[in-house]
Amino acid sequence: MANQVTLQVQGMTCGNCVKSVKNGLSALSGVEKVNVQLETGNVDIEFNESQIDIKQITNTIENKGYTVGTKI
Ligand SMILES: [Cu+2]
Repeated sequence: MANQVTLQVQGMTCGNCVKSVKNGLSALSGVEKVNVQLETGNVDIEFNESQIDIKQITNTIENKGYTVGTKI
C-alpha cells in the first residue's frame, strides 16, 4: 500500500545536501518517490508501508547528519 508523508528536515544548506537526502532515501527499498525542497526543508516521500516505515526513513536522514522535525 502506498503511503505519503512530508517530513520537516533541518540542516540542509545547499544542493549537495538535497542530493544526499534524495539519493539516500531513493536507495531504500520501499521508497517510491522523493521530493526535497531546500528552501522549506520539506521532504515529500512516497513509500510502500509493507516494505519500510517512517522510523527507517527518519533514521536514514539523521544518519546523514540532518535533523528531522515534526512531521506535517
Ligand atoms: Cu549542503
